[in-house]
Amino acid sequence: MSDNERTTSPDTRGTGDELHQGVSGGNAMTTSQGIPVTDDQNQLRAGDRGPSLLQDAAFRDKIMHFDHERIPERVVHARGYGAHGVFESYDDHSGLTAAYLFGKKGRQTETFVRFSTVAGNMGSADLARDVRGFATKFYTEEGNWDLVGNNIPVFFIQDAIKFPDLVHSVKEEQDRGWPQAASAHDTFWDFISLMPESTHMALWAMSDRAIPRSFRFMEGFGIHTFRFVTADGKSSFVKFHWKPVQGMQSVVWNEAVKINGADADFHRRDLWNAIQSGDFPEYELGVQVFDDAFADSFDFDVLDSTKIIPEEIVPIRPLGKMTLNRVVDNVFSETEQVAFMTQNVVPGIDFTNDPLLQGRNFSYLDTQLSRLGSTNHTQLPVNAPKCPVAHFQRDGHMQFAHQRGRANYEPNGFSGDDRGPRALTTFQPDTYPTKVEGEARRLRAESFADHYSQANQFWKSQTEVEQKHIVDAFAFELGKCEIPEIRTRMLGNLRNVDESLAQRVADELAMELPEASPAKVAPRHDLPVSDALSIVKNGPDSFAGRKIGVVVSDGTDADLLAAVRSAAEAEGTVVEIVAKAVGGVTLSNGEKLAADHAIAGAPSVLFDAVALLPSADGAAALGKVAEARDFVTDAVAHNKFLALGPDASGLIEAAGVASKKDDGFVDVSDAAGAKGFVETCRALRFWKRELSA
Ligand code: HDD
Repeated sequence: MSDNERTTSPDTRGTGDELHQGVSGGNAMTTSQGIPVTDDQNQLRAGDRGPSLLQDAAFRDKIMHFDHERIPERVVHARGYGAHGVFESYDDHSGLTAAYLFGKKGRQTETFVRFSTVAGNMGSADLARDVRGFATKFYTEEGNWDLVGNNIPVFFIQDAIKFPDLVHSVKEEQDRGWPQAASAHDTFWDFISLMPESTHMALWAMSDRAIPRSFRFMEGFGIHTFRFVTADGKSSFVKFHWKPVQGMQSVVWNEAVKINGADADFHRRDLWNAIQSGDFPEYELGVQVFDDAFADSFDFDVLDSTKIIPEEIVPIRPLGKMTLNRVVDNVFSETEQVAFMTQNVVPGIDFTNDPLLQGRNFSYLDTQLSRLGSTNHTQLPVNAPKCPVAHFQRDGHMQFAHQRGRANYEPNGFSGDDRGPRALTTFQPDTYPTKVEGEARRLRAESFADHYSQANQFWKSQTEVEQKHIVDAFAFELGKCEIPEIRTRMLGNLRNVDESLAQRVADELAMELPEASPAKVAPRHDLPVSDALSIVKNGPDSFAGRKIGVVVSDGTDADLLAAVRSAAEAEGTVVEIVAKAVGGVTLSNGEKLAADHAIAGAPSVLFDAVALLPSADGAAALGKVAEARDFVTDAVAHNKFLALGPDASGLIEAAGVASKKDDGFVDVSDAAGAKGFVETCRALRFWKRELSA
């Protein structure tokens, strides 16, 4: 039979039952109209080699749908990854808020979370130096609450009217189309250097916060000051915080660059793997609660999103915990179509006059129309509330609801099903009745004018190695700016933050320090250190959820490998086997062991720590492989802990690091050694190595 001939004939089509199961049931393929497809390989043609026929509806149905598969990607946060979860309230918090989800100990609410980078396009790499989005939809009994936050508690700008400028500056430059997913270019730093209010966030963005090891290991923040309102109308101000139960962790920049090459999907794969293996990521949600008196007495304006309230001043009160426990069925249907909107708040949660928040409340609703194409995007399964929905909104593209009854307006005089819904006029709390007065003017309040003091506080609160990373990051990013004036201007701003920071960046750029930029309010350098601002000071006390890459060869000691595995398992650490070839090796006891990775495809940047357990012959052989040598030198350069089996010396000598052995190299020869190594890894990195280099 030639390719052009039919491969099915009416008498081989299958039973009527099979055909009538349709797209949702059995395997019988149909068109989008449910009509059986009898041949999905060949168009309908006139003759063996003749033209295609217009009457081939199955072909047109398929191609037409394909032609329209793409929708506009998000203008920011285009690259994201989502998961389902559940939020559980720790207590009855009704003394704080009437929000139903917080009203009872143990009350559970379904959630959907989407993590994202900001600047890159949908197909960009995960380890860009960038802010991470942390957006959560709570499907509460009283409608959807969207907490659309980031992993950094402050923002670049104070007023939403500057958002398009900020985003234009960071995205690829319009006259050349690059760089992709990178802030290291002229237009971004041109804008930032001319916007002193961005300086505080620039410090955060140049810190390791912007290169998280995983979505599982980063904090989240609602950023703005919101209001909580109780059922009897009492209100307090709140700032929302997510704390990862897994602890915080970041990678180093040189590692991030290499991860992007080795596995551009590193973050999404990490989240997917963790959930699929039952290691469900957990995040505690808490609030800083404060009142008008505190707001009035605080050194900064609580409506200014470029400022934090240090946790040491207003501690975080835990409200509950979210567990991410289910990956999506379909990335487009859920992660792409999910529509987060800051204006989605439920009774008991309300806005403040933060001009960034007020502007966002327009933008998110508006953008969904161009992304999703219809005002009915609220009916998509991932967006639809899980509580009853009743209103008189009608029709529109893609209307799925069968809105029954006679009246589609109110007031109406009908009754029963014909009457439709009525507003719950007695429902409390409604919008919090804040008093509003003042002249309509375009202005920035004087209380928003201090742009540098908290940047200094952030800088001071970092450990030595974290400060070094900030200096390196500024030098790297400004070094990518081709226009010298931009670098100079930025150095002038940094002088207002801290002289030593500015000097060190200038030294790395081999530039002279310019005059400090004029500052509207003299920068204060007397704010106290806030330990909560450092990642390293807040590391986890376990190596759970992390990954050890174990290098093996033919002849690897089977008992030692088993000891490393069991020590890791006891800690909740994942072990992946790396060998010269993916087919694996034969261990000392003759057992065959398949590898998870060939070493050429799994550089050490993919692991949190490494164990080198080759046999002596294996070490010599691996020492001749460039990727194996890089595996070792990178692990050392990235301050990782290395377990050295008794026969690993050939490999570390070949890699040229034998003379650099420090306390981060741990000799391991038995079960006690393996346990000790895993415990050592709880420190995550051996930072001393970098500082003494
Ligand atoms: Fe935004 C998306 C977070 C300011 C306008 N933003 C978006 C997402 C996150 C944030 C996490 C992705 C949501 C998702 O995964 O679908 N944005 C923030 C934070 C901000 C902020 C924490 C400051 C505190 N954003 C901000 C301003 C504006 C916008 C000031 C406009 C005036 N943001 C948008 C948007 C996006 C968006 C254009 C793009 C896609 C979307 O909304 O759904 O409307």
